[in-house]
Amino acid sequence: MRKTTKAILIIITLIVVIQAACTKFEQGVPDPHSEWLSGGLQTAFDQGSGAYSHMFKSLPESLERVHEIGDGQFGATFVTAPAPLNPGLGPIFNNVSCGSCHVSDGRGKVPGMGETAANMLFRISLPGMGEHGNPVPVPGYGDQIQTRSVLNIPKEADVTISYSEQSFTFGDGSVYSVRFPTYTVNNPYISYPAGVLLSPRVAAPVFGLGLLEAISDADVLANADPNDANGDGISGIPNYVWDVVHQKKVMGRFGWKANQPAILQQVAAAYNGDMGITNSIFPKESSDGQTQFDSKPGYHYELTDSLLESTSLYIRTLAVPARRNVNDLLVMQGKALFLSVGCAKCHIADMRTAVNVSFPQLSNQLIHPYTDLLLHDMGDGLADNRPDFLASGAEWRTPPLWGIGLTQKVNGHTNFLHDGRARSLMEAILWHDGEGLSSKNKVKNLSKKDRDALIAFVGSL
Ligand code: HEC
Ligand code: HEC
Ligand SMILES: [Ca+2]
Ligand SMILES: [Ca+2]
Ligand SMILES: [Ca+2]
Repeated sequence: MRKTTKAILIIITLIVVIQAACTKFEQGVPDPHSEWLSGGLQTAFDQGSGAYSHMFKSLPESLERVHEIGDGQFGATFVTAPAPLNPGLGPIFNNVSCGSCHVSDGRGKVPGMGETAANMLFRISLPGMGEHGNPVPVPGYGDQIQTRSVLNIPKEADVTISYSEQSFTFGDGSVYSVRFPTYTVNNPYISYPAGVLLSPRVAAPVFGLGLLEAISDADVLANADPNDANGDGISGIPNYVWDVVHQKKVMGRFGWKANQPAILQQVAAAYNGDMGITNSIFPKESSDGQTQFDSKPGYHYELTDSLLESTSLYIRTLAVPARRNVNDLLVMQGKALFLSVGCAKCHIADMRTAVNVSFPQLSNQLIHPYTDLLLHDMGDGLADNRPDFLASGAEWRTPPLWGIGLTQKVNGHTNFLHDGRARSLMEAILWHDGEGLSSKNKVKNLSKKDRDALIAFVGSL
């Protein structure tokens, strides 16, 4: 064998050996910097209808059991008391289980013409602020319209939705249209006061929230720019809301206006407001003081702390689906556009969870949620004109975009935005206004090919 051939052979052998070693390493420890891993180590590799429903990896067996019990609770249908299993529904409520709104841990669908809004709810209030900066409850109705009730009890009211369609054009002349919703409150059980503010909201996806809860306040604040000091037209601010458990104001993270501070409180509020299930955090029936209240001596909690904790842990430990097609040419072009038109200024790709020695599965993870968890003024078109703590009537929390491309697979629809008015990802983008106006205008002026690339990228999340 000639010397050079020998040298080449040695080099090739070396490359093969090194590559094999690397592959082996990769299989054992996933590259924590990989774009595919939207939820860091808590990323689930499932692109099917169960993509949002995976438990964290490497939970201790005892927590796996709690997660499973919480899974059961999330799906459990509650019924009128007394009953052997899951009693206490109502007397007024919006739906009978968590899972009936958050279908497959995903997103609610808006009703078709003539259907009732099953996966949505309507928050209401009077102008002004309550004692903790909260929305002011409406006498006789509280802060949410319960559109259903148990037998022989009147529901509060019905809410019907109608849409009107309007056409616009992209810069290249091609036409698109969006639908404007109108909400009407009908059949109120007592007279419905004038001037009530109404905020329609669809059920938001519930996976990955443990990771969002685990980001430190300081990291969220690092992206806030209340006075738009950098002059880019974007001024995200955090919401500060009332923490019922600790009796103080804290940063809000959950809900379309970041009006809930923590998963536990969000879950307890949902049991109480959406299903009429009292618990230790919200011990009063939502109907308390109204004619629907089925007065019982003293307050009893309809849900034990143990089950409340299990539902919370279930949500806290739902993994995030991995991205798809990260290396597709179109997706990579779309990613560049997502950055260049300014989407990533609010939909921030990279965040890191805080170090948490007592919950290593949540600790110090590089995640890709595509949110800053901050409030932004999104303009008149999207405004509900109902303030919620510090969120004005035009402000919304940047929703995370991770997993959004699987909505059709998991939930069988593509209704986006807080009230589900957008029928596609592109329609959702075209509603951006206010702080999102500059991005929207840039998208309107993209070529068809570039618009397709942008949507391919968002669809790969
Ligand atoms: C009637 C439909 C409905 C029911 C029933 C319901 N939810 Fe929700 N859920 C919603 C809506 C709507 C929102 C958004 C609320 C807001 O923005 O104020 C939401 C928000 C949430 C969030 C925060 C999501 C996020 O991304 O910030 C969690 C967690 C949650 N719900 C858990 C639950 C649990 C647990 C139950 C059962 C105890 C439940 N929900 C029952 C409609 C529902
Ligand atoms: C100024 C901050 C900001 C910018 C810039 C921005 N967004 Fe958003 N985005 C939001 C907020 C806030 C919402 C929620 C609005 C609502 O629900 O009414 C939202 C909603 C969305 C939704 C729907 C999400 C859901 O869960 O329903 C998509 C998709 C989206 N944005 C994509 C984009 C893309 C693509 C761009 C760039 C062209 C972009 N956004 C630029 C703040 C922003
Ligand atoms: Ca009850
Ligand atoms: Ca009510
Ligand atoms: Ca700014």
